[in-house]
Amino acid sequence: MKLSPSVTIEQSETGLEFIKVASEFCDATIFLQGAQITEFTPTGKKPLLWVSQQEDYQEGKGVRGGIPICWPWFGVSQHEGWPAHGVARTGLWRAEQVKEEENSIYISLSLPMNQIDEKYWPHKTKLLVEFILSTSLEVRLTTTNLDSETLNFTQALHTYFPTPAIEETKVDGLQGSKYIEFGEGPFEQHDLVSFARETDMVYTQAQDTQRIITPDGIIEVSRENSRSCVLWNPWIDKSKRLSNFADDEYHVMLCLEAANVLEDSVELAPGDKHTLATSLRWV
Ligand code: TA6
Repeated sequence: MKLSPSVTIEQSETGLEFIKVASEFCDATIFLQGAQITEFTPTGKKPLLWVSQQEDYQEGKGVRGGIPICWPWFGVSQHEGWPAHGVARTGLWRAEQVKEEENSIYISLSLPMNQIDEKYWPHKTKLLVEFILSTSLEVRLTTTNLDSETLNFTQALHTYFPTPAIEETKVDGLQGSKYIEFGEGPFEQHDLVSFARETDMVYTQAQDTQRIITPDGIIEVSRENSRSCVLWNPWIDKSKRLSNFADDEYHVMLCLEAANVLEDSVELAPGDKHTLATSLRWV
């Protein structure tokens, strides 16, 4: 079904509905499940997002790649048996607006609160995600507190980036910040980050922009209202334990996530709203 000249709603072979953008400046795919963008490719350039070759696009399961929306908690829940990274990424979001301008396309989706089991989140909240697609991608996740009490949540835009070789990839822009890893730290980050082992760092006080330097080019990542920056590569052993992830795929991906996690959780007073955003582009 056509929503605008460059935007249609389609269905995957596994029955998942997605918004397909095929414009003169970019191609993109956004699944209604999780409002998860899984493809963003500026015209004439390489894809800016990575998805596992082993992804099978099943209902009720986040896609291994693109930008999973982690909300209202990040990581493993302290409640036994609750899903990792919250419940927004498996909920069925509703397309709200599609606006096609000359050089950009605006797409917004909201998560109906009846998509979230009250046992996980018994609060009145509006959750809206906005995608601004041009030759770069901007993603804005806004939480509005419609409740009568202050809300506290953690969150991440869990972006998976491509690289032809993780061993030849570095991240610039985290120097001078501190990170916690595997529950240890904080440690100082003095130099560019390189990868030679499992990496699962949560940075605080990092500057708002990082650059991922890969053999295919430099990806600039900006973060807004993000007090945490998560940097992840599963490396050899964890890759073998991950679902929908080939043993050797750690070679060709990394995650750099705009987030508010651990001590950086968000406190939202009644009636207030908070927007976490990230932007990505080839430099
Ligand atoms: O953001 C890094 C991380 O928390 C890793 O520890 C790893 O668990 C990754 O997220 C993927 O989580 P997922 O639940 O999508 O497999």
